Amino acid sequence: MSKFSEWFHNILEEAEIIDTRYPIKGMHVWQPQGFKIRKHTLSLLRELLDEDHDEVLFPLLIPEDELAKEAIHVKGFEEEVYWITHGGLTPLNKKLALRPTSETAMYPMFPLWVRSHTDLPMRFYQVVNTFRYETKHTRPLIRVREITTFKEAHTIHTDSEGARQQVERAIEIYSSFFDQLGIPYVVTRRPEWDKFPGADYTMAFDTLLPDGKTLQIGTVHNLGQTFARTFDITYETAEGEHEYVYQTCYGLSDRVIASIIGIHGDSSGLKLPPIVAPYQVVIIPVLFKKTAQEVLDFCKQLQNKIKKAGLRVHLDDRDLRAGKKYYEWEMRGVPLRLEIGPRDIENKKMVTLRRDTMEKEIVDYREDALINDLNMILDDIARNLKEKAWENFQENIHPAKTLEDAKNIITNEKGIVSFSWCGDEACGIEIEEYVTVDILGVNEEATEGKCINCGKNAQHVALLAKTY
Ligand code: PR8
Repeated sequence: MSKFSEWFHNILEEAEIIDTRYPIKGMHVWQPQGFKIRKHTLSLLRELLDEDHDEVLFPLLIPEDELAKEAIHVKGFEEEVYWITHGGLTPLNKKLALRPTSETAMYPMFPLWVRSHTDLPMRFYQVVNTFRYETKHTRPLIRVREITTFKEAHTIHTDSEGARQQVERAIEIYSSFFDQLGIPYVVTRRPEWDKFPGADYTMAFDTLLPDGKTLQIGTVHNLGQTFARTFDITYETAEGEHEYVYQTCYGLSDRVIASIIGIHGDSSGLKLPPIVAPYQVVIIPVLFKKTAQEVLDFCKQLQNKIKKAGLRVHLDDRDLRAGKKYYEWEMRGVPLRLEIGPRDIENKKMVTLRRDTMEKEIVDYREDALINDLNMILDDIARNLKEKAWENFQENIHPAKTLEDAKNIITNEKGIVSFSWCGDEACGIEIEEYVTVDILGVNEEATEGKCINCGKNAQHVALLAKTY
């Protein structure tokens, strides 16, 4: 187990994010702390999607014949599908699949919903659990067999331009989502051999975990008319003709939480961005026998005031050593700690500790400006976490001039290699075989230079990396 894997497993357990002891491989239990982070992450995404998507909820089970209808799609998933074969003791006439994703659950319904060009575009999303019998090594939140927070969007358009624009829009939405979580990413167009089964093309977000491996944290697929033809999804044009629709779909998973934990955390534990922290502020009263009641009363009032302003705040008045409390809240990643003792109350001061920098400060307790002061610190914590994460991400993107170079970087350094590529599939596969890692995809057009492998004119700047 790498140092990072060990850290990651330990922190999931110690911070009570998820319990990995559930007796099915790749399926885990969300514990209260983890569930709260999950909830806040979801509400951030819902806020973004609700602007122009409608939330829906489709059944978990997909009939075998529907799943099998789209040949390329089913081929891509056939080794990963869990099947239900019995209802009680009775064998089912038709096997039922646990959704590995919901195209084949949703798209048989779309012909019933889509009528006229005036109905389009339609944009739906759902947040569900999906099941994939992953054969690669499973890891909590990163490669699971039950994805418990599958956020999938599906859109329908009259023309290919509409679908193309929706792909761009989805990239914007996901970028904004990751930006608010301070997660750095690169967006690439996946190579042909690595696109979503059934898609015309796939755009993917990758981030970098501290062990130097990239993690695909989101994908946006342009489905063209492939599924429309299979499921006969048509609309009536203004001229009264029937045409097939164009579709896109995009999704995120539990990996978002894995990135929040893995990217921001340090040896003392989690460092949560305020936007998803279960508690954004924790108040620790400094208690001495004589003044205990007075300090507690003050802290309770303070807690109410902060709570009323809409911040998530906790007063830790347990009868424990302060050091033990500090350790615990640092490990759990609470962004801001306030320590308040009798002298502070007297002098109108408070002690603040920022989890991102671990800087302790004695600041003025400004009764009237308190909420504003706290919000400023929380905003600065979010900004700083994001900045640090991006700095580290960018430092770990290395350009390579030759194949040798690329291989050396992958072997001796961490991170992502950028290189010039002709874009040819056979050439790409040769590169992957030589370097022994995956090409993530291409992220910009090349204006000059030669392909790192075949020497032909380069068409793209491409990226490769060790991946999860
Ligand atoms: C779709 N259909 O399904 P996608 N554990 C954790 N996260 C995972 C796993 C896993 N085993 N497998 C994939 N992911 C499309 C789009 C509806 C929505 C994550 O796309 O198969 C990856 O981050 O690419 C991936 O980007 C995302 O789920 C969507 O899965």
